[in-house]
Order: sequence, then C-alpha cells, then structure tokens
Amino acid sequence: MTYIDIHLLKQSRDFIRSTIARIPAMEQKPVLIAYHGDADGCCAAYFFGKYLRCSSDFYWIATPDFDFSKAENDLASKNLNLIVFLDMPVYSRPEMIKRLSSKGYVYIYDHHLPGLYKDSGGNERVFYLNPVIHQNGKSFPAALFGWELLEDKSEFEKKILYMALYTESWLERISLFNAFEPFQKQTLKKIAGRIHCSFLIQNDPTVHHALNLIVKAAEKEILEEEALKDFSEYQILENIFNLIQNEKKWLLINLNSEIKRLVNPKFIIKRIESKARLCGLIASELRWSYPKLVVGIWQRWKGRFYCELRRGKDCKINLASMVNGLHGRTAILTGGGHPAAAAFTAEEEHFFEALHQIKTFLAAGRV
Ligand SMILES: [Mn+2]
Repeated sequence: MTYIDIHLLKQSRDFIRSTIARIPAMEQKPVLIAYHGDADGCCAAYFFGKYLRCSSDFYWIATPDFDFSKAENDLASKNLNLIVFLDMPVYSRPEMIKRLSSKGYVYIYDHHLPGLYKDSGGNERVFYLNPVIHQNGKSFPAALFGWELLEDKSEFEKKILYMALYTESWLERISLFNAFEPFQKQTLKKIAGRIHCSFLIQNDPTVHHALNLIVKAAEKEILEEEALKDFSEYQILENIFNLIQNEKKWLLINLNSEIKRLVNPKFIIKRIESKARLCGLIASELRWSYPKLVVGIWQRWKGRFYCELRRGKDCKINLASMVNGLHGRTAILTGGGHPAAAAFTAEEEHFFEALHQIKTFLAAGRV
C-alpha cells in the first residue's frame, strides 16, 4: 500500500530514471537537488539523493523569501542535466522553469497550494507535481513523497520520515510508526526540532548543516542524541535551537499579555522584534490558543518586512488565497503558502499597505 497515488510515483520514477540514463558516464555532478531548508525539505532532499543513486549536489534555496533570482543564476551556471526542486512554491516562477529546462531536465515536487497543478505546457523536459489532495486540505509533505519514491526503505529511513512528518504536523495521519517506542519517538522529535530550526536564522545558500547532519547520520545509521553530539553540525544546530527557544519564550510572554487586553478580537495581527526570523514560529504557536482566529505575526528582518499568518484549527479562512489576493493590489516581494499557513514579504513602503489589506480582508470575514 502506498499513501501517494501509485501512478504519480511511477511517472516520477520513469521521468527521473530516463533522465539519468541520458547522462554521459563521464559527467561529474550532473544532478542537483534544490531544497527548502526546513525539516520536510531537508528530509525530502535526503530521500531524493538516495533514490537518484548517482552523484548529486544539494542546493539550499535562500529563505524565507525563496531567492529564486539568485538561485536561477547559480543553477544556470552549473550546466546541469537534471535539477530537482523540492518543497518550494516554484509554480510562481514558470519563466525560470522554462529557462532552466532549455538547458536540462527539471523535476518539481511541491505541496504548497494543494490542488494547483500546472502542467508543463507540453514541455517534455519538465515534470511538475503538486498533487490534488483530499486530506482536509493538507497536502502530502515532500518527505513523504521522497520516502515513497524509494524502492527499498530501511528502518533508519522510517525514522527520518518520522522527523519530517512530526514537523509538518502529519504524524496522526500515518500509521507507520506504531512499533516505535515512546522513548524513541521523544528522541526523534527532539532531533527533528534541531533539524527544523536552522533555516530560521540563516540566509546563506551554501549552508547545509541540517542536511549534512542527516547524511552523516545515515552513513553510520544512527539517530541517537548522544552519538549525534559527536558531529559539529549537531552542536551548531543545538546552539541555534536554544537561542531560538529562549527568544521565543520572552516574546510569547509579552505578546500574550498584549493579546489578553483585546476585547473579542476578530483576528490577531501583532508585531515582534527579533534578530531571528521568529514570526512564523510564534504565529504557529499562538494559533493553538485561538482556534477560531487568524493569527498574523510580522517583523522586520534583514532589511525587509515579513508577515506570517496561521489559522486556528476551527477557522476556515483560506490563507493562501487571501495572500494571493494581495498580488496586483500592492507590490509585495513574495507571497503564498498553504490554506492553513501563508506568508508575504515586502519592502517597507508596500508592506504596510499589504498589512492593511489583510486586515480589511479579515475584518470583512471573507477572502
Ligand atoms: Mn517546507
């Protein structure tokens, strides 16, 4: 039994295998995997690297705003036979895909905006997958797809999948992990937290601490905390994690006391100040306290403005549609996401227009 449609898996395998078969044996590193730096993206990249069974490089797309301009320049200069994009909203960049596919083959697995499937317009060199999903509007994480793609799956890989699904709030949908001991689950969740955190404060596209850690752990097939501490990557990730947790704690204390003063709020939009990009993490945490509301947290970070929106579990507003409604109204730099979690970024002069527009949408109670 597979979670993913077996035909999608077969089509993906056929596309990837036939592309790799075309690569001349002499070529070094002809394949590149561009991934999102969160745990889902890192774990998916690890699975794809394993599936490809050929020499491949990893490329970390600078987030939070997915710097595709820089990525395109970097990738175009590498003369690649195959570029795999994992876990990122590439649907917003059809021109980039077209240009890249004029030089090589492009495979994309995205799970943002589930249901949005743009075919590759007859372009045989592009395989675009953003499958329609009917799991309460939640689309299949990239790591689950990568795991399903593997023909042989080990216990170690199942643990990697567990970590990715934990950070995507997907564990309760999958019965694969029933045999895991409670202690083992606790350890994996702890490691997952460290893998997931690093993309919140780094913006250097050459940094792969999280993915490097997974690759190194895979060589020794270990996912125990004590053993991982021997890797410098784990120590770096742990430091980042602790820094973020401490900062988050203080910000939440202040925010909660501010929010308590609101009388029957229709939505919550609040600002934070931090050197780390914590607005998404904080919005995600606050949504559990306000199940009927949309929570938006914004901050200035590295010279730009970022707003992350999350909805509580009983709120039905489609945040991705709402953010997409900004396009054409204000000059945002990036915007998009899932129905339950979306974000936008803008330069200062346009950010406040966009924020005002979001508040107008939310006050009207419709998108
Ligand atoms: Mn992701």
